[in-house]
Amino acid sequence: MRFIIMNCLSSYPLLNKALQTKLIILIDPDKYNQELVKLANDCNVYCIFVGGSVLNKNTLEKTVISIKTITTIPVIIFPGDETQISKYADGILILSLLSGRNAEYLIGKHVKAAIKIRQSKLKAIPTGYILVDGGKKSTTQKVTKSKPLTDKKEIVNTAIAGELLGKQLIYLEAGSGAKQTLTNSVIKAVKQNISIPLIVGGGIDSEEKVKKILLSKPDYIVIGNAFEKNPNLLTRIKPFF
Ligand code: 1GP
Repeated sequence: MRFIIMNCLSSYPLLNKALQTKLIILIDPDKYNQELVKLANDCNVYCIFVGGSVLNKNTLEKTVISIKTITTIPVIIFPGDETQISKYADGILILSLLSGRNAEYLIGKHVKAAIKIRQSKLKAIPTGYILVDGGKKSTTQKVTKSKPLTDKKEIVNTAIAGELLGKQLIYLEAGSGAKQTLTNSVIKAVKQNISIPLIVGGGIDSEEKVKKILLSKPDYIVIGNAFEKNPNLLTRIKPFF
């Protein structure tokens, strides 16, 4: 029985430390492009995140349904707020903004979303979300009214605290469209100090940046903005995954 349970978990996207870094693409429903999903089918994409800090068109569910008609790649909601829930996805990140001290993003939104998530039967993935300074004020920073971290020791301690709190993932976020990605020194330090999987995202927008980040071996990297501007980047970085 125990073996069966462990086996189920190990086959679930994101709940394992990956032997080799896996690629996740992030789709903002306001900027949804079907062509990117068609390309993803042939580019070793591990899973697709759907969500955004601020959505204007209310098309999250429509986007999830559309993606599911094009691909079997798992779709995980990366919610910007408590309204971004769809039973048609495969799972949802339950994000706690551990870098901030705004209670709304540590527990408030979660209480508002709880019953809907439970009823949706979505697989919930408790995630320690750590915003790190990416060289410009990020939308996440503005929306959550929280400050990003800058100090390596504090980032590492925050990630450890996340694991101790029972998070199943740590997501190091430089912010969408960040000027500077996470540094390899920070990624390595966090990796060495946690035993749960590590996701890194924000500002990864070129082959060179992908190559550089891969040297620090995070379990997963997330790319959003760059694919919105240039879906063909996906084909170019395919050989790395
Ligand atoms: C943002 O980490 C993700 O939440 C991805 O960032 O859009 O800059 O790739 P980019």
